[in-house]
Amino acid sequence: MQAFDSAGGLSVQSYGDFTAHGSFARLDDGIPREDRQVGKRLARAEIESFRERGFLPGIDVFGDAECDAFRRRVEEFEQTRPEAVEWAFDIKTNLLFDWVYELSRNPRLLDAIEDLIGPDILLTNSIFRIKEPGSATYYGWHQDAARIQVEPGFVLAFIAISDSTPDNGCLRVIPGSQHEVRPFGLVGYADRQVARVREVDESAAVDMVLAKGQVGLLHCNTIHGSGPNRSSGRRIGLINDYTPPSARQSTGMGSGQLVRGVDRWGHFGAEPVPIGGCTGENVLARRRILNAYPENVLMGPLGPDGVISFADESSASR
Ligand SMILES: O=C(O)CCC(=O)C(=O)O
Repeated sequence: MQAFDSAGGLSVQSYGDFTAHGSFARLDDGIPREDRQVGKRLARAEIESFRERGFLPGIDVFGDAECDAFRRRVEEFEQTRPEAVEWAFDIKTNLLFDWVYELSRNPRLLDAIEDLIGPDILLTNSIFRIKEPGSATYYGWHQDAARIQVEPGFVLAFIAISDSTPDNGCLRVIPGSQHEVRPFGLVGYADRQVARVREVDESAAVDMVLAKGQVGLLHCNTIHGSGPNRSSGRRIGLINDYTPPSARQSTGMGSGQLVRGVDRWGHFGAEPVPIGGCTGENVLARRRILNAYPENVLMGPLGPDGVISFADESSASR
């Protein structure tokens, strides 16, 4: 009894007076109709706010102990394999670490994602975003699906492993900016080019403040960016892209791990599940995937020379 529409370029479940399970919601229990939970995890008001504003801050998902255990894994890898951090924590880190994959398919998180994109879910990217204390690192205003558009859109989840605040460079978003891809320029970043929106009304920006363990959700076309870390603590975030398998890219074919439901469409290549942390086999699997499906929203369309470029163990382009 669930219907889907694609207002704002995003498929969102439309329940009418039905609950997620297809039964009638009781309308006489005193809860304001708009606040009633209608999804598996999100309330009607939250789903509608996401459709209108293109983001949803502060979903409680992970407990302190889960964040601390995850952070220990991160810091252990940083200490034991410092030379590998730059590429291993970059594009599709979910193909390298089983603990990233496991965190990313947490049912509490997927329930919220399902409320926004439907029951079939591909994890199409996972990337660490860590800002060191006092780091000047900032991200200019951008839309993630600017260079390769994706329809229906995917949802980005910023998972706050530490608190994410204005002081340490939390995400900033432009509400309602998800309805169109804005003119952009390209800037060099790591081993690739990224799109930056040419003109943004910064006075409209909202800070996405998240407590440790919370998740902020963004539509793939919501303009966002972030400032430097002026605090004395690390800002540790993991950004995941969750894509409905029915989606199509405007250029090329992407790939993903099916983390919930079924893929009846075959629009994305199937990715393997990693065993262990950054093993030789996992590195090889990621290399094979990025070579087979090099056109994804992070790497962008291939240039006229057709060269596929990403860093891994040998830090060479392949
Ligand atoms: O981590 C951040 O503050 C922003 C990162 C981001 O927007 C990106 O990597 O596309």
